Amino acid sequence: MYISKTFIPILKNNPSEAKIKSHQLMLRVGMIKQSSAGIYSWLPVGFKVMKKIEKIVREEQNKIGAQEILMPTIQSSEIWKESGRYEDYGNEMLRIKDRQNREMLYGPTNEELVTDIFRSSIKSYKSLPQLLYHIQWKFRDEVRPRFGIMRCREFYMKDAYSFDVSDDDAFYSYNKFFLSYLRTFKRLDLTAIPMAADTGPIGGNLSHEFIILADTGESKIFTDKRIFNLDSQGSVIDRKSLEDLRKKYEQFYSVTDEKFNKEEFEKEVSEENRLITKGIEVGHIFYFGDKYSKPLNAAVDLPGGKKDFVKMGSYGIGVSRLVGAIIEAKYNDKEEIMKWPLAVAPYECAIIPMINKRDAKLDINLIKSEQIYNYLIKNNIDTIVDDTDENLSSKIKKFNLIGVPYKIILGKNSNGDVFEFKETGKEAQKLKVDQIVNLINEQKAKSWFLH
Ligand code: 5CA
Repeated sequence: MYISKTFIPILKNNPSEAKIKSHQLMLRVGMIKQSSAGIYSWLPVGFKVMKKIEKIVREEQNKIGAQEILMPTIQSSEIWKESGRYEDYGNEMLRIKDRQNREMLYGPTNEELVTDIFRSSIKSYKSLPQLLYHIQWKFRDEVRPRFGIMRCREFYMKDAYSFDVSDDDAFYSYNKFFLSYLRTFKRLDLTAIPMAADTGPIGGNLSHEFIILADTGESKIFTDKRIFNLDSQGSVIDRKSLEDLRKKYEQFYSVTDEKFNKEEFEKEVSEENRLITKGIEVGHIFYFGDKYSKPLNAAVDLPGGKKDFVKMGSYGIGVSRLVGAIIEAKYNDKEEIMKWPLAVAPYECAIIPMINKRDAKLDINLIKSEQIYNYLIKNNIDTIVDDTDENLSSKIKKFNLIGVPYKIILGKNSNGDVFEFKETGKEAQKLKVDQIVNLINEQKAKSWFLH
């Protein structure tokens, strides 16, 4: 891709309406454009990042045996009346009437719809467990949409639902998602900590929020610092292994403010290990037994001949919110340098030639750039060439802002077939093109095998 052909509407300065760095950067680089309060269009750079995040989320869902479906955004009010949530959900739900005057709504979540799909086909314990997920837009008419796509009204969510025959089996499903979430966030180069949380309008009594630390986060958290030393390394999809994983995390006090109890905190956590700070909720998992299956009559035959309502859980990841969350974690706004994790970078490598303004078309650096570009693309490296005639330092600044992690700079430090190669935050090196390809592809493989 040549930058002169792209739609990357970069602003000279930070937009004054944005209060937090992710919102500033996303507007500055032209990743999103607000279309009305809390509703955004995703422009090429933002969309590319979101799609790369989505791919990782999907791969990690598939790895635990969850199956992808796609449910509509518009739902009928009927099923919500069956569960009793049509009234309970209040003003956050966007209610619509169709031409027959039927009450419809734009889905804020999908517990009812997926239960309806389940009950129409699954009748026996023999077909369980079922883990279904989709990645779809949601609408919540938030009282105060703010911080750009972090708390907006229309957002992109992965939501999964589990159906089991018993509580024990349902906890096994819950724990599969627990592991899958730790793996997903690790691949996104984020440290997301599971914290005991409130269940709000989804319901149930077992729930964890996955939170990454950020001063600008909206969740207040109380935690034992030692939880940050843990990871999911070595865990496998097996009841015991997953139970142990959850226990390993749950041994440390770690809650959001709705669950906070000062006495417990001070009793369980020694002073030097206490951490009270803020974070961004990037995922949330719930276990709620038969809260929806009972009113919607989703029951299966049990081995002995009796029937029982299935035990359900639901599991959300804020796919669009993650774009902002990664910026909050990785953007150095003082130096205006962003470095996307390689796995989700809008481009993995930028080729930045110094171009002679008078005869740009025949410029040797531009010709070399094209050759390098073709070679990188052939080797599956997502690359962009800056073919404008701006000076080298403003081109470099531009790619620092966009957050492309690797740059090949064709200026005075590149000679013949040896090029100046720079990874953001590291010293520049002089390398041949095949060395560059190997280096980038090795890093990509590493981020794949992180867990
Ligand atoms: N049905 C359950 C799980 S599938 C559910 O809806 N959970 S949730 O309400 O916690 O949302 C899941 C995730 O979506 C949250 O962890 C958060 O990352 C994201 N999210 C929720 N509300 C918003 C919003 N207004 N803007 C952006 N992302 C949001």
